[in-house]
Amino acid sequence: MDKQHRLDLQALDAAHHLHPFNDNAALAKRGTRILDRGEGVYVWDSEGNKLLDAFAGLWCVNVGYGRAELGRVAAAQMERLAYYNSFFGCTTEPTVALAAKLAELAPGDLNHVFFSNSGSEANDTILRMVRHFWAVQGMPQKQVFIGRHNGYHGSTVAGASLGGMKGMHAMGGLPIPGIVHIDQPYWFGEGGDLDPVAFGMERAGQLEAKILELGADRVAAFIGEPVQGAAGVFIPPDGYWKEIERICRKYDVLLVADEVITGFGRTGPWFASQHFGIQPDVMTLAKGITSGYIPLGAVMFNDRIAGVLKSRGGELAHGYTYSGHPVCAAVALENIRILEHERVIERVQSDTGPYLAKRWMELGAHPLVGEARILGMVGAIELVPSKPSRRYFPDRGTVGATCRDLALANGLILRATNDAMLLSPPLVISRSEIDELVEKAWKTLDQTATTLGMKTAAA
Ligand code: PXG
Repeated sequence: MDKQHRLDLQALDAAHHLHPFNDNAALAKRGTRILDRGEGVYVWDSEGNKLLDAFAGLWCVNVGYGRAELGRVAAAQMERLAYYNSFFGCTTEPTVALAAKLAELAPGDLNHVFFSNSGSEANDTILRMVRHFWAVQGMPQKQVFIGRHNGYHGSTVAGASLGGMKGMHAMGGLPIPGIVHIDQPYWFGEGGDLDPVAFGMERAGQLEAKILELGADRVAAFIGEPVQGAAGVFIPPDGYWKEIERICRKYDVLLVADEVITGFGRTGPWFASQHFGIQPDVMTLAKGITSGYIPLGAVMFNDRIAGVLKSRGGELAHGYTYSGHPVCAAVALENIRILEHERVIERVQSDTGPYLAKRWMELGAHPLVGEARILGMVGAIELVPSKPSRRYFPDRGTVGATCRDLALANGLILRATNDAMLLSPPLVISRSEIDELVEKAWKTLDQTATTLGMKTAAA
């Protein structure tokens, strides 16, 4: 793309496009980065820079960029039947096939699917369906959802309310009534002197305390991300999720696993619930379901919930124009076929995942890194002013932003949340690309340390 064309696009973007999760005035001044094409784990921007995308877009491009197969099935489905709805007693073949495939893949008796266009809409669906599930059984008061501070469940009214991001609550008067939050199992930041397992049990115990405070007859469900993503890749301590599951069962509170990021192989197995050995009643899916090639979200319900909704739910007063869109379903099916055919999940579990973990954990030795953590192919490093303390930099977020910008200049896309650098590459990343990623990350850490006047081995 020639320079003038890029400048024209940036000017039009600044004039007409409001960007999500951005200070739009500052962005307009700086000029947006225009991405132009992608192949495998790489994307190219309009200035011709080749960037290793260690964040898979936004945690989603699991099969990597440039998969012509996905484009071909989308085109074929558009030509055959571009759209039909699932409302008036109708469906389409790819929609049915995808529902059956998801029921096969999802653990246990999560056998029933409701389709949305995004993870946020899927969580809105869960809020309404779960409340309805209790109401039609004569328990209309059992409707409170318990989420977690700093959880992320989307940006719609219910999604952002279920999430626990303070900045999001501040915009638009959230959370809505009937949603409360407990503390997150974030040991590095909040664990104090407790060992991780004891800390995890303490945080899980907050769920029981909250249920008892509200009364179990008022609590409909608990929702959490198996590994918190947007908050900064917080991998909960061992035992946390089993304890959460135990508490949910004890009080008949439904367990909702939001697997929007963790689904489709991100943490190793197909779903992170399998890694943690828990059986959710409801599961949220999006992102990796189509590797981000086309928007799609889904809710998986277990037999118990679907049974009640079908036998006593009456007409479900809920749905989206594009629920079960045939083109999105066809792309999702092809994406899953690629994951299976190329044994991507097996490779993440037995080969590239352990290799990435080994190499990523080496970054923990860098003077700037207070902790490196990873599960499957999702990880983080926490940048700290001094080791081995778990204290933050005084001006939180500045060092992370510097590091992110330096990474970009080195041809590496890493995400910064506060001063944690996040990792979530396409699952098809090879060993040599992993080496490149870690070498670029190490070099970037050295440069970041230099800007802080810190001495490093290389400096
Ligand atoms: N649940 C989880 C766990 C997510 O990560 C959503 C729901 C919402 O999905 P949709 O498709 O409506 O965006 C998400 C999305 C970030 C960031 O800053 C993360 C997401 C979205 C936007 C920004 O890491 N995750």
